[in-house]
Amino acid sequence: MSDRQMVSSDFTADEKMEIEKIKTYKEELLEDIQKLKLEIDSIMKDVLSFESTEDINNKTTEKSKQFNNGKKKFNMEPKKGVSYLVEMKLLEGNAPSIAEFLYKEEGLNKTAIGEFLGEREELHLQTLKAFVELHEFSDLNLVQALRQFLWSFRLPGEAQKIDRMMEAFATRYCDCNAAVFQSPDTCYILSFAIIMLNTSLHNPSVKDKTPLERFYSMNRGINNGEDLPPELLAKLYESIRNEPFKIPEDDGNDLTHTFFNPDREGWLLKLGGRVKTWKRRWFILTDNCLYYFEFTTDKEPRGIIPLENLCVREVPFPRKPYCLELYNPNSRGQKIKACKTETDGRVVEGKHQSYAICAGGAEERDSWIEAIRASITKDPFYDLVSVRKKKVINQAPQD
Ligand code: 4IP
Repeated sequence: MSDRQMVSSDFTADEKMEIEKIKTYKEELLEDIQKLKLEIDSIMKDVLSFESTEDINNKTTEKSKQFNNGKKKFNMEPKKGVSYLVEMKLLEGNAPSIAEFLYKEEGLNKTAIGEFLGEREELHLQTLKAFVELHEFSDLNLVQALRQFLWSFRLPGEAQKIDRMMEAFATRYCDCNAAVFQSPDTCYILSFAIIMLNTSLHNPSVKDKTPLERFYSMNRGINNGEDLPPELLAKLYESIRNEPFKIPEDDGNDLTHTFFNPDREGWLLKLGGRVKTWKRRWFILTDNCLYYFEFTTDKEPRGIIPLENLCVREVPFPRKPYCLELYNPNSRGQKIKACKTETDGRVVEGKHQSYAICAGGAEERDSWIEAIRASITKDPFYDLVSVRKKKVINQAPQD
C-alpha cells in the first residue's frame, strides 16, 4: 500500500459524509450528462433531417423550375422544348412518354402540340400514334369523337400534316368502334365532311348553309361504294347544327378558313363572246367552277367555266365601271376551256378568250373577285379528300 493511499478509516465522519455527497452529486451529473447527450443526439437527428428536407425541397424547386422552363420552351419551339426536358431527365425521350406529356400536361400551347405532332420524323409519327391512342372514342359518335380530338391540340395548316392526323384519328375511331364504318377511309371522308359542315353552318361569312339533303348527297357512296345510314348522318348533322366545334384559339392558321372556300351566287352581267351584248345571268360559284343561268330556277346552266388555271382581275369598261375579267395568263389569244348551251339546246365549247363580267357596285365586284380567287387557289384539302372518295367509291361491290 502506498503512502498516499488512504483508507476510509483515515477520514473523519464529516469528511466521509462529504465524500458521499460528492459521489451522489457526481452520479447526478453523469445522469444529466447522459440525458443531455440523448437530447443532443435527438436534436442532431432533427437538424440533419431538416437539412436533407431542405436539400430535397431545393432540388424539387430546381426541378420544377426546369420543368416549367421546358414547357415554356416547348410553347415557343416544340422540338427544342422536348429535347430540353429529355436532356434534363424530366421526360423520357420515347414516343409513349412524350405523347402522355402532350396529352396530360397542363399549360401547353395547343398550336405547339399540333406542330410537334405534325412533323414527319419517325419519333413524331410514333408520338402522334400514341397520342391519338390516348383518346378513348368507344361508344362515341363521330361528332363527339371529333369534338374531343379537335380540342386536344390545334390542327396545323399544312395539308399533309392534317392528312396524317385525320388518318390517325380515323384509324383510332374505327379501332374503338369496329362496327360503324366499312373502312377508316370512310371515317376520314366523313370527318372532313363534318368539319366543312361545321364551317358552313356556323361561319357567318358562308351564306349558303348546307341543308341536310345536301349533306346526304355529299356523302353518297362513301361507305365502300354504299351509302351510310341516313339516320346516322342526320344525327351527326343535328349535333353540329346544335353546337359548333370548339376549336382551340390561335392567331395564325384557322382551319375553318383554310379549309373552306365560301361559295357565292348572284346576278351579274356577262359580255357575249362574239356578239358583244351584256346579258344578265345568275352566277353560282361552287366546286372551283363558275356556272351561269338565265333564271335562278333553271336546272341546267347556260354555261360552265372551270376556274382552273384562270386568273381574275378588275377591269374597266366604258359605262360599266364595276367589271372583272377572267382570263388565262398562260395562253393569251386562245379560248378558255368552258362549255355553253346553245339556244337550240346543244352543249358546245365556249368561245371566249376572256370573260368580262359586271357587278352592280365596287364592293360587290371586289367580293366576287375575292371569292373567285379563293376558289382558284388550289385547295389541297379538296384533293386529299377527293382522292380517298374516289378510292372508296370505286370499292363498290360489283353486281
Ligand atoms: C350571245 O349574244 C349571248 O351574249 C351569249 O351569252 C353568248 O354566249 C354569245 O356568245 C353571244 O353571242 P346574243 O344573245 O345577243 O346573241 P348567253 O349564253 O349567256 O346568252 P356565252 O358564250 O357568253 O355563253 P357566243 O360567243 O357563244 O356566240
